[in-house]
Amino acid sequence: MESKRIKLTHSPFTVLVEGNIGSGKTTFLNYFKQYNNICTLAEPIELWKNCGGYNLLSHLYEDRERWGFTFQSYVQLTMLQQHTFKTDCAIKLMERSIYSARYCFVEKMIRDSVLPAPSASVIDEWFKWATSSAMCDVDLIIYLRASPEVVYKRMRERNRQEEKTVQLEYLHEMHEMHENWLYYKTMFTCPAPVLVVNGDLDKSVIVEEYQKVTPSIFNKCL
Ligand code: DCP
Repeated sequence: MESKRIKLTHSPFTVLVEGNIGSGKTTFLNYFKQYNNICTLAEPIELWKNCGGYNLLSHLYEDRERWGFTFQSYVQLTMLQQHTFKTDCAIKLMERSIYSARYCFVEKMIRDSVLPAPSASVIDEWFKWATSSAMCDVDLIIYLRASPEVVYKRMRERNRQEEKTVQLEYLHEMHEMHENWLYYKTMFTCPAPVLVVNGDLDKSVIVEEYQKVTPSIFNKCL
């Protein structure tokens, strides 16, 4: 018999903010910082850029085959730290998750034969262990759905040193991974209901779009 997982009453209403590279996740999180009952957890990219003094993100894009496993192992650890981060706030808003790491990025590496099967299997064992208990439970996913051309332009403009070699084609492929997982739902399972936000909109007008999902973020936890 399948056992029902009981949500701990003191655990926060957990919302994941997902979307392609450059889709506006950080901007979304920053908007919600104005509410004092929301704990916002930005993606630990600074840790990925400095793990014991090593820039793993930079290594990744220099040589995906050599560093893919190293990078994704560390991402998985840092995401687990975010999922288990304790807060007294009623709502926890997380940028990305252990789920998008596995279902989008690791999956892409497997499909591209960047990650050998034994390495993928180690990541999977950790993933299964972490997600089989309540520690990675999620209540809602916000999907910032943006077109690859738009996110490519933003990525170029922000000019992150490590991402200099990232091509439009890769963003198209990563878009498909997110679409299949969160929009068409043909790939893997969604750990929570998904709300779609138009991530193509410019910063100047996107607040209206954020306001459409604000009640869902607040109402469901009250
Ligand atoms: N990345 C990766 N594997 C992961 C998570 C991220 O390879 N499991 C890479 C992709 C990007 C960088 O890390 O090069 C950061 O990507 P994100 O999409 O997570 O963050 P952004 O800063 O692009 O988000 P946004 O612009 O939406 O705020």
